Amino acid sequence: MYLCGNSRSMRTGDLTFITEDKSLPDELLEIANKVIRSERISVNEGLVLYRQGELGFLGALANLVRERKNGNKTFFNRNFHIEPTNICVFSCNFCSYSRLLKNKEEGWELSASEILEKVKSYDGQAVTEVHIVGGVHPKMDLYYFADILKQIKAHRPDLHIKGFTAVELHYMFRKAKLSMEDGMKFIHEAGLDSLPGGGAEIFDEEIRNVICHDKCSSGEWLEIHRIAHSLGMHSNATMLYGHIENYSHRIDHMDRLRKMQDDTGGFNTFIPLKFRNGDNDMSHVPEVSVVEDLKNYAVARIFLDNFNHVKAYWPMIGRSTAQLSMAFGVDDLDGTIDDTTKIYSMAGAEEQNPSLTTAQLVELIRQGGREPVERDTLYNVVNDYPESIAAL
Ligand code: V47
Ligand code: SF4
Repeated sequence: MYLCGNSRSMRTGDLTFITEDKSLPDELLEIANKVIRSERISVNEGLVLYRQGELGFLGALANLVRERKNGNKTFFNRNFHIEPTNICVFSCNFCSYSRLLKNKEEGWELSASEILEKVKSYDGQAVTEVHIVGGVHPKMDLYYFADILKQIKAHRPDLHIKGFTAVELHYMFRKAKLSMEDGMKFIHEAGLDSLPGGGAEIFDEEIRNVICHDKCSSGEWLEIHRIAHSLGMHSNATMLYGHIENYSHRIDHMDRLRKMQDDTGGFNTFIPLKFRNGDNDMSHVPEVSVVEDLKNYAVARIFLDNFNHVKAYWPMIGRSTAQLSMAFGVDDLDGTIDDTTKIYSMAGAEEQNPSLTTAQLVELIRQGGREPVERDTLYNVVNDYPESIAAL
């Protein structure tokens, strides 16, 4: 197994310790040489990486790609989430969070004024982004949310609103009897700046049918993002992995994203989301190992050559694995969060009250041997933290 991490040889792109290794199978050597020459790898080669690539080998290649794109930087932001409701009309088997409308004890529904109060509670704080995502509530419609977005923008115009998965938007547009184009224009004009990556799950239709049969299709998810990009909005893309899918489903998922990114260039970052099995209808499916998580980050980094960023979402994966992932292609750890999301704690993640100060994020990144950079949603630098400067 090779050493991985940000060694000097990898930073200078010198991977002769791989290419001169006589024990490396020819297929892997060919892929390594392609990556070193900055050539795109094929779907089949992606599969070979998953099936035959040792963790150290994958880490070294992923690190090369990561450092070519982002040097030694690791990004984070100051953000908070608002989850307007956990009531959901859909029934994804992996979801530990949603409740039916009739479940009054465990369901929550925030009113417009409660949502605005949450935004106002950050007045005077240097947050740059609010992430608004929740269940798909039958009564919280497009007009309800458009009105809330306008109020947030009126109160704090500089706060970037990243909100609503393609699943939520698709449902809202259909209910409002608007085409996807008209719906997207409407909500964008109301104040929605960009889209989070949720709802993608796994695009393969057969697997999707088993784990989340009743929400928007893969084609519809991709179409919503394509339309957002055509309006100049950016978005993220996720992949739910480590459940009943296999490696070819993962590569197929990333291939569909890579093709769309070639066309639009509108994706900011790719976020692998590890299936967590706490308290849901797939609790019998064991969770994958940390080694598998790191391997997955690395293959994603190598395969998605047209994505600038790969994010480890620390509330889902835990801060220790997030720190390790920076040696396997990851250059973004998401943000401060401020204990404002329940999706992963309800699914059994280690981080039961996810919250990190900027000082803690800076330290986490520095301890992993990287340079912390605070970004905004679109990766403009807000603050960097040279060695001598403590976190603000
Ligand atoms: O679509 C739900 C996932 C997603 C589970 O864009 C689960 O910056 C694992 O997309 N195990 C919503 N995953 C969250 C999301 C997200 C999170 C952070 C940042 C961004 C971004 C997007 O959460 C859902 C689904 O894929 N999810 N339940 C579970 N048990
Ligand atoms: Fe609803 Fe989203 Fe949970 Fe699916 S993952 S049941 S769409 S809240």
